Amino acid sequence: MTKPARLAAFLALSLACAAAPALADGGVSVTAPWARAAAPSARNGGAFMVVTNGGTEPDRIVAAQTPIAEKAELHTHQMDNGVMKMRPVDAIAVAPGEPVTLRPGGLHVMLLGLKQPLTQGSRFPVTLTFAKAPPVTVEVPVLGAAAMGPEGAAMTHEPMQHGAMDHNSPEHEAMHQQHMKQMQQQGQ
Ligand SMILES: [Cu+2]
Repeated sequence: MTKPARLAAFLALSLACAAAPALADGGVSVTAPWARAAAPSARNGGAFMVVTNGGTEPDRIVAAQTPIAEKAELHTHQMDNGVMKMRPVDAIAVAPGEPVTLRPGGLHVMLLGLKQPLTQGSRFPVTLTFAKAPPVTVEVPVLGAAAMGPEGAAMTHEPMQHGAMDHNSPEHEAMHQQHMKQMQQQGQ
């Protein structure tokens, strides 16, 4: 190889290497989306999913959108005088390597003013907008009215997700104890 050719090859390789981490850095993924079926008269609904930041920089979900509702908001649940209430939040932080689970009773995408009913077996798109990463659109399947989450979804310590687990296993019992201890510690 001539000297300029070698230099060109080196430069091409450098550029390729430099591009790879940039792509990985925008690596926000949205998995296990689902919603619960609701009566045709229901005005509002929720969409749930797991958001994972595969990059190295903290990111935030700043907005949600769907064509099936007049408005989509980011909501959380909070205790207010002993009553669990929903409250809009400006953003949901997604730290690298710490998947955030949107679920009933916790953080969720609130669908306000449904334009079509959430019928079991149907699907609808939801687009999440991030502070840094490009927007992600997922197809959200509508599960049964009593669904606790999609089949095979990642297990969490949240009581709402226990429906899919073996409650009699010693592992589950240990996890439950651990979880209760954490809750008590957090409550102090
Ligand atoms: Cu809500």
